[in-house]
Amino acid sequence: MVFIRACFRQKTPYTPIWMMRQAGRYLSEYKEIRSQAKNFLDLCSRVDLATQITLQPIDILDVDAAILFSDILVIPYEMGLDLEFIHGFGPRFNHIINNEESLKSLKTGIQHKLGYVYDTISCVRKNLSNDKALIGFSGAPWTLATYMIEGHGTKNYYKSKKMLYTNPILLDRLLEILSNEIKQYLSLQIQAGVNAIMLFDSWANALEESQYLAFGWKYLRDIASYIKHEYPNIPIIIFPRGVGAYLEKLYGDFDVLGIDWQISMQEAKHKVGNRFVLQGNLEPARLYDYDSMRQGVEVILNAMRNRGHIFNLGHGMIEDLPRDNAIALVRLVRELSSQFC
Ligand code: 1CP
Repeated sequence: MVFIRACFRQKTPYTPIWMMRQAGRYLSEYKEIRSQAKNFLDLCSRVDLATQITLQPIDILDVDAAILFSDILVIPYEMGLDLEFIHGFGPRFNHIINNEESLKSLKTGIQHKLGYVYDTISCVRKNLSNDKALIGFSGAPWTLATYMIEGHGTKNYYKSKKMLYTNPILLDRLLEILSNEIKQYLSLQIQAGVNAIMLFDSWANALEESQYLAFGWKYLRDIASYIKHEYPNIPIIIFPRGVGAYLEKLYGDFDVLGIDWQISMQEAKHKVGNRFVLQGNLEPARLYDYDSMRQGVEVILNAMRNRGHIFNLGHGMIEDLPRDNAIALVRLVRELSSQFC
């Protein structure tokens, strides 16, 4: 698999590409299947539907890797926090973690409740061609904790930060519990057949550097070391979003570092040096216009010549991006990168 070879810095005939949120509302095929489910969580738990959605970007875009169709929030949901996805608003939990008692009421050992995820993985793997990789994933402890403390997505993270500064022991305990659940969840995803795993720390940018290193990165590193030790042949991708200012301080036992679009790949490369393959980082909004997209691709591929690289967007696909440009992006990256791989 070209994607897996690239994760391990082996030579590839071109730069592999996949896109964060490559399944979703910008594809009419996704909307069609989504309409068959009662709601978003039902969609995630219906093995037949989740399998079809996972495979859509392979058929439509011809990307090098499929990513399991699910959501990072199935972990807090299965831990007992009631969850709804509201169109136009996003996820909303009806209970939150705000004291000792609420923390104690969380269920653990939830990896065993996520059987529908492992069944989807085996079903996708059976239907996916051997040259395409399947990526499994989890949210990182800090990002999951923000949803559990705030109850929904937020712009300011005040409740989470208040807990960090007024009751760091409670926050640490929540992060520790989540880390243990994530280790087991990812292990079972690997046993079910994923070829690589990715940890999304989408809200790493909410914290100042010292606090992110202490409350976010510390737990990511610990999960990565555990998985690397247990499953050395499975590449690990880490995506801490918004930490470009201190990329040079990130060390750990993982293979690929995801770079968001707020820093150039040129600068990221200088900060990271020769550690890790880099994944990224086209600004997704460039896909609104073909010429802007092409210009962005050329800058990234030039910066990453002769250096371990997986092409991706610098964050997720946007709902109304033209699918034709997404298809053209895959062709373009393959064509241009094969000239100097
Ligand atoms: O039909 C719909 O409207 C649902 C939209 C949707 C989709 C397609 C949600 C709700 N989740 C997903 C799938 C999803 N989420 C995948 C698998 C498919 C793929 O990537 O192709 C993955 C890997 C995720 C991961 C995820 N969920 C993250 C981390 C990545 C990132 O985007 O930063 C986060 C933060 C979430 C939470 C979430 N789930 C859904 C929404 C709208 C949100 C974001 C809410 C917010 O902004 O706080």
